[in-house]
Amino acid sequence: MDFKADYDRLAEKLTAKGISVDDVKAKLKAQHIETPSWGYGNGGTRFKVFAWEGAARNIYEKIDDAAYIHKLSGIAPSIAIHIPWDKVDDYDGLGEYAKSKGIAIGAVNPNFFQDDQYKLGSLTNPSPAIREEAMGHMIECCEIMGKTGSKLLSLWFADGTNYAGQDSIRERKHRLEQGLMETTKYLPAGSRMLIEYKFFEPAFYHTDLADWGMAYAMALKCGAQAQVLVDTGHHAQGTNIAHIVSFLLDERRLGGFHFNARRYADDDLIVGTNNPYELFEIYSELVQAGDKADDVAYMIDQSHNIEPKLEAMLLSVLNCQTAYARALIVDYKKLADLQLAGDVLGAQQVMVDAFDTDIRPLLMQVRTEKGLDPNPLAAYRADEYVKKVAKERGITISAGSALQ
Ligand code: AFD
Ligand code: MN
Ligand code: MN
Repeated sequence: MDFKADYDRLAEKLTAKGISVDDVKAKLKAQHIETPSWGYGNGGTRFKVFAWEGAARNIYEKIDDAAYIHKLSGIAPSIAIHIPWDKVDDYDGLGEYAKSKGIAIGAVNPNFFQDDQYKLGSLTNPSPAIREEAMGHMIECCEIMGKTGSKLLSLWFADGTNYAGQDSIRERKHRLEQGLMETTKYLPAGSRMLIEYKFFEPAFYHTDLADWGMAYAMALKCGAQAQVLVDTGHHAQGTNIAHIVSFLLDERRLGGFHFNARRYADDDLIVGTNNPYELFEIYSELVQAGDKADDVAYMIDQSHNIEPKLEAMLLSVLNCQTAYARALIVDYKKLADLQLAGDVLGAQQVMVDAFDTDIRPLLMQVRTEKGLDPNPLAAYRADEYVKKVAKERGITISAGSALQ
């Protein structure tokens, strides 16, 4: 497909706006999206898991799949792991295996939501013995970070209650503070703990970490190694996520993202499918934050049921790439002038102009310069990887899937 003429025209247009095309391409080439191990195994909803032929059955196969997504996209060089789903005896060996496939082990995700003892909460549980168990799992995950060289501990708690009066919300807050502050003692040097929030589910009356403000308050109590993790599927209808992102970035407390899309709640839809403009707004705040966004971790969090695993993951990665490209070509100089002039729709149209610009030739040029197929989705559909793993792995619901 000859995209060169389109690319040249686009490059000319950007240059005329005073945008450095080389700078934009360099940033796109350096983009790093981390994929989740649990997105490669079978996952589903509480109603049903439709098992996929070829879904990864263990962490080694998940690493193979993550390496395949990185091979096609060129911007997905690490995989987040989830403990105990991805537990192994030899973490050095696991790191070596990942490295041999061109992949690094990324964030470590403890699991505080599946063991029976966490039914009434983990770090917030009324029972000191259960809180102790949860702390033991937390420390185990910090030790695993040391073995894999992971720099991120990604914390999500399903903790909450279903009825007013079930437990003391204030006491649960104190227990959580205690556990999180205790955790900082075990974090490897130079690593960070990212505190994720979610406004409901699986608890339905209150969730102990329900919004960005609660996660932010906990991070402040835990010190500089603690930041907030924004999962784009975890907000009430109509929430302005770009505003939250902008505020946290400015406070240097935005640790990272779990990217997915939602229509009603935590639907784990493919990021950028039904929320492309929202994703563009988020990336525009990241671009405008400059060096305050330098250590943000861009991670995907999805566990699909009816979408083909690998195609869904590739699409998620590519949609983040598209949003970033659109955000990089906004004429921020003109935007600032129009903002100061109070030109409401003039400023708004500067954003729309970037969003509406067909950046596909730019992405195809970037991929070509990286030695990749300019059309990763076509490359995916043309090659044999999915058929190969389907034949080798067959269909199983096994350890390592989000639901067991
Ligand atoms: C579920 C939770 C949360 C968590 C993820 C991985 O809602 O997003 O980060 O599982 O544990 O999606
Ligand atoms: Mn998440
Ligand atoms: Mn979620």
